[in-house]
Amino acid sequence: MRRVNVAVVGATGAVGEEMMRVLEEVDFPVAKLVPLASPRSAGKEVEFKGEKIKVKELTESIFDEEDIEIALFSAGGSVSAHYAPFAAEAGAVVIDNTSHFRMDPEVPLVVPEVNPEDIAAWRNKGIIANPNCSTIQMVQALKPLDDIFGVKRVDVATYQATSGAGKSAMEELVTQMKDFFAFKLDESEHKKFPHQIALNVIPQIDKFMDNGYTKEEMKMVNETKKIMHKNIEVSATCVRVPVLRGHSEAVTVWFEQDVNADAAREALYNGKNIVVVDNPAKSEYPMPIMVVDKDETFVGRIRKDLYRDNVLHMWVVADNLRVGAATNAVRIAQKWLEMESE
Ligand code: NAP
Ligand code: 3JN
Repeated sequence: MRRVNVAVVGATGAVGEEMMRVLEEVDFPVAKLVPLASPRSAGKEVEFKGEKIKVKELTESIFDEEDIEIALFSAGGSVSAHYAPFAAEAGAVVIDNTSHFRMDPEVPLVVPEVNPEDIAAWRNKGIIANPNCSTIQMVQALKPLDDIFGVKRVDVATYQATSGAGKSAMEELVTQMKDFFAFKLDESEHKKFPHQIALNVIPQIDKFMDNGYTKEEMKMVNETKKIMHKNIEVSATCVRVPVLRGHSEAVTVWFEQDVNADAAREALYNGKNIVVVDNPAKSEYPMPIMVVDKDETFVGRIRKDLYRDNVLHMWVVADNLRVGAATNAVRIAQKWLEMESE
């Protein structure tokens, strides 16, 4: 496969760093890697394939100057809004991790295990959007079930790790835990979250909207429909928990037809990049600590509803920085390259 020049925008961030790790691990055919960030980090060094590479400042002309063919963006929505069109104009395909373009009807929103064919629409604007982390792991688990039983409605509660809110949010949890052991938690600051996150659970991720749901919850609602090309009813409650890495989800799925837990387990077992861990007798089920640095989505606690034959419950866990961001973006890049090389 031909080698391509790849830019990572937000290379010093939690997602950007993971992007470079995944590119290296999958041996992505990188001719030249160009790490980009704000002027604050320009000149710092990042490591890629054993080499130290200097971070460059993100500018409007950098994609043209560096002859970039793939630009992986994860520096926030306003950065993508401004700079992604310059990358596309310079001939690169943009794979954007922010929410900015996700609901644009001209921009494909892709989870390669679910709707890889949508990548073809990249030519509309030169941009492919990567969904929100909580949506990605959920639709990966829904897809094999939808193929057999037909998903009608999903009720989900998330348990989201602090890394979803970036590096400084992880630090906020660690600092508060240290302060707790130093008996000074009451003096500890919270900037990234609306309340103390250490030893707490916060039922709010992002801002509230007029309908009583948060922006994060509405992302799950709208993105699921777009990716699955289906008017699935989704109701989400997104919750921040004091975990550093790994999002968990309690998912209740309503099907068009009756469902059988063994058949559902079998379908998930055969699902792409899904690992079933479901042995209650041995207390075996997915947990955030077992998914760190993994590229699969883990599913367990698969059981039928006590009252309705067409309803199933399950527990879905994945590394939010990998499956929920970097790995999905790199898998899109791999598919794009495959399609473009045909
Ligand atoms: P982070 O750890 O805070 O890192 C932010 C990155 O963006 C840093 O590299 C930062 O560079 C860079 N940046 C910030 N402002 C910039 C600017 N004006 N110009 C150029 N670079 C700039 O955050 P993160 O967790 O990596 O998340 C970054 C973004 O990715 C989020 O805002 C979100 O849109 C997206 N994201 C998506 C998912 C998902 O669910 N798919 C998950 C998490 C995040 P400096 O070092 O120069 O500050
Ligand atoms: O908080 C989480 O666990 C996931 C957060 C994702 C996120 C954080 C800041 C801005 C996003 C996103 O990917 O939806 C955005 C954004 O781009 O809107």
